[in-house]
Amino acid sequence: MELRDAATRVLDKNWTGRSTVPSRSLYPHQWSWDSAFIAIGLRHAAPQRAQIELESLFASQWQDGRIPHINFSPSVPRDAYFPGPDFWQASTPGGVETSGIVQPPVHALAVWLTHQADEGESVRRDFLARLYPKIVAWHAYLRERRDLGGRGLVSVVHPWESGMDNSPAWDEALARVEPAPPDTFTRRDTEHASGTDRPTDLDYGRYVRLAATYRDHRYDDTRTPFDFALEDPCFNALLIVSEHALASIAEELSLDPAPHLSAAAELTTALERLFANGNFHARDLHDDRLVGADTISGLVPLLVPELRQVDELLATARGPKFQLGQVRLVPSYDLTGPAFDRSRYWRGPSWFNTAWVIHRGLAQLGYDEAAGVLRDGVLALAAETTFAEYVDPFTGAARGARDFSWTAALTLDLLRST
Ligand code: 9WN
Repeated sequence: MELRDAATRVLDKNWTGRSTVPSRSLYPHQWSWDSAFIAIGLRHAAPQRAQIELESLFASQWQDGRIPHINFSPSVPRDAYFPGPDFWQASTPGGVETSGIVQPPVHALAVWLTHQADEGESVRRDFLARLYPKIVAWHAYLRERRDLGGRGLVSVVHPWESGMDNSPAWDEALARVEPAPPDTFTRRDTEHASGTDRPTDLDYGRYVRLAATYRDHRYDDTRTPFDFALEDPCFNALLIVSEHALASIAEELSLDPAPHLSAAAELTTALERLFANGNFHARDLHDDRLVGADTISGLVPLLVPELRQVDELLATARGPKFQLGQVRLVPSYDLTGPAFDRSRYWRGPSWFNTAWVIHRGLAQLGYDEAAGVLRDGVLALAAETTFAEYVDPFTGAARGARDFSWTAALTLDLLRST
């Protein structure tokens, strides 16, 4: 079967009527940043469905503007995924059950790219005009309520908020968190994926504790005593990219793009404070220090327009730590680092969404050859692994789930680019 048809089939299989689950087995609900990546690919195969994907995600938006990281499907058994709706105890005024934490804000970019894929359909459905105020509220929530360090960057308050759950960048901060006792919850993920590919039980205990504390303070960002708060480069870089996309959306709607451009400029200046030793690093608000670990999150700013540190960042990407062009895709963590694990989740394996981001950054900067190598790598591995969730960076062996939606979607997107 042609790769394009195989990718489309995965997205059809994972479509629920209003949105796409990341994986039928492991993640049977709608996830926030997954939906953005899914729409970016789906726009080529089914532009209207891509619009509906994003609209259904924004239907889970809270009154304070946040987009929760999970929008729970009422037709899925309540205990199919842990932590499910009974754990989070959160819902919108309209009764949509959700989680209470967020994920990286790549949505405005997805909305803009989805619009561009079929402008006629977008205008007919009033797509941009309906989503614009919702994205504005989402970004305002992040910039006003989540600038916990007071220096113009958003903080994540849970490793899941970064989208890179068990990244070694979180190890030190997480070690300070008292884990929830193992007999107080039941993991579901290890029923669907190998335990050696997933976070440890100890990490899970800490994830549960952090989420329960936030929940018990009604997700109030001013009252919750956050034991975990870090400024993450990937999260903030994607917010900058999304502010640029929002400026384009505003222009298209004959509105003023200037506030979005100045937000992007302010965030970019603030982001520079996370740069050290050739890479961007998370800043831990606990001791106001940059975390030492080199992770893929630090390379994501390559996508930020007019970034001043591009040359140093590219040298790091091509150097021994990430070996861009010599290993499969881009490893999630320093290949020479003490915590490197080639199989476990965000501690070494290469992921398709981050490869897509780096590819887009390289293409935007005019590094066509390097972008082409990465694109070919994504397409080859997607086919070889039947759209795995992530892969071993040395062998390309599949890890985690198969028939994973963003892998299929971003394959479709890269099949369209040169
Ligand atoms: C927790 C859905 C999500 C992705 C994340 C990935 C993983 C969830 C989990 O799956 O996280 O949100 O249960 O491990 O780390 O990036 O959005 O695909």
